[in-house]
Amino acid sequence: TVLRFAPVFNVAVPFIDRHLAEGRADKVAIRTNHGEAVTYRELAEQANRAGNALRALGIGRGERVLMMVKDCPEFFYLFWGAIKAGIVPVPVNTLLRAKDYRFMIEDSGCAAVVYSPEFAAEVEPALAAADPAPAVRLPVTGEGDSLRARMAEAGAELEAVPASATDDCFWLYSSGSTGNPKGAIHRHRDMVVTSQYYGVETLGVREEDVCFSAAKLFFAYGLGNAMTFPLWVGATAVLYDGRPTPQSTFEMIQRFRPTIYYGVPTLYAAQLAALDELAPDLSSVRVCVSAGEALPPEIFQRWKERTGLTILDGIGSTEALHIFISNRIDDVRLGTSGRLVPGYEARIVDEAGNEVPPGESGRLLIRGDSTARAYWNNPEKTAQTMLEGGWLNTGDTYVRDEEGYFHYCGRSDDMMKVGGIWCSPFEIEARLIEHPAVLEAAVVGRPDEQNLVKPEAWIVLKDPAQAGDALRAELLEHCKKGLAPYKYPRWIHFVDELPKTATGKIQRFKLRARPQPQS
Ligand code: 3UK
Repeated sequence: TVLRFAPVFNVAVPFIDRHLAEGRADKVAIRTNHGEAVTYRELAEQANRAGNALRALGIGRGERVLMMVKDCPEFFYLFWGAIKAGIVPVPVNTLLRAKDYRFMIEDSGCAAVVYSPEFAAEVEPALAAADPAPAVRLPVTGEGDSLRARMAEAGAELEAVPASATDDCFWLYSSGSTGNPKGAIHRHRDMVVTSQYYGVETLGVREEDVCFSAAKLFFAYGLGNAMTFPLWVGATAVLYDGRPTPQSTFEMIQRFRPTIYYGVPTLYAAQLAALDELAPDLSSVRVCVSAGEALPPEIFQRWKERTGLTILDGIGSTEALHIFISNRIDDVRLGTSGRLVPGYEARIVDEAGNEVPPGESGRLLIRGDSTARAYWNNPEKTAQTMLEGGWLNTGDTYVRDEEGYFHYCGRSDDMMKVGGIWCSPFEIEARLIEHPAVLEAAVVGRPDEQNLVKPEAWIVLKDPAQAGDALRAELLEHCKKGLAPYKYPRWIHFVDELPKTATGKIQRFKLRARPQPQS
């Protein structure tokens, strides 16, 4: 299909309002683990109320609303209500800490922060410290002022603000190699492009589907999986607002009987281990999807043996919005990311930017109509990533074989993916160095027994005599306290010195290549 957009186009109309005109008003759009069932009619009305509430708070066209919101119906209301009112929603990772939120508040210059009360302990100190800070700060629910209270007072009708397919629509923060996240600016057309080309034409999402994603809505991956794909075809999304564990995801699958299940490799590995004890009924699922990091072939095979289900691995990114190279139900090539999704082109280039022949590795560039226009407030990173002619530099090294399958070779820089989420070595090192016993630290990604990457720390102590399990435990605690929960190092090695270049830059590739010491 070639997608065409009307000159006046607000993307909230095809994703939300269209379903009322097409007779789906009474169909359930969202189910939750609290037993809520939201119809398409209620979804449209609540989105209107949310948009009106933001307007009544004085938030103007093009202004940003930062969302630290768990997976719940209000996420949909706020996101779509903002877009319909011409306001730019910015969903952010809800696992972050106050210092991360402070950066995003200041960087985005947002006009409002809306947060699930569960995250108040990290969001409120960030608001108190931020400069500039937004005037509007609202918990989603609560005793006093809240988004829900404002929505109850707002009107239920809202005319979509006239926009165009290439106008700015929403942002997603993506982590960078310096550790500072970058706001990727997405346009109105982008969610249509991913939903149609990957959702419908590659994965085969259809109206009868029930979609459940263990990956949360604040990731571009989860946002597509459990919000835009089901809404594009008039299907049903299932939301879980807790921590995804093997137990909780199996429970959700048994209770809500989804037809499509989306996970990340780390979780599939944990679920496989849990299958030794549990025997969940997964019979509703027709296909599983994996993204975020490469899916080890062993996990694919063991999952197939234990459940009979196929996991489709595909690579996507925040900047591309969703998956652009993927395996398909009738076309799986194990150990590869699959082939191009329709609507996307790829080039694999060498250092000089020249295309390399099939079978040779190089940096993957992709082009398609869902890629972010730019990073907010960051012309340098924009120039490095959003290249001339509409090409997006993925930062990944790939080989394309003669048949068009793409083989993943690793990141072109030192960033690592842990449980599908970006993890900057610099940030973990910085936290380690805050500890009084630590002189220097270097963090690299190391595959564990499941072949999934986890942070590994190499540490030079001020006093080498302090090395030992007691200090190791203390450093772990120190990291868990100051970092998002998935970022603590799984191994800590004490060494006399770190490998460095003449200019003093740590050579992480040398550490990655080192065998692991015994302790
Ligand atoms: C890596 C993969 C190998 C790769 C994402 C699906 O992960 C997503 O977005 P992020 O911005 O990270 C992008 C980077 O992650 N990666 C993702 N998937 C794979 N590497 N095999 C894979 N299957 O380095 C890429 O550049 O967090 C995934 C949909 C939307 C997304 N945003």
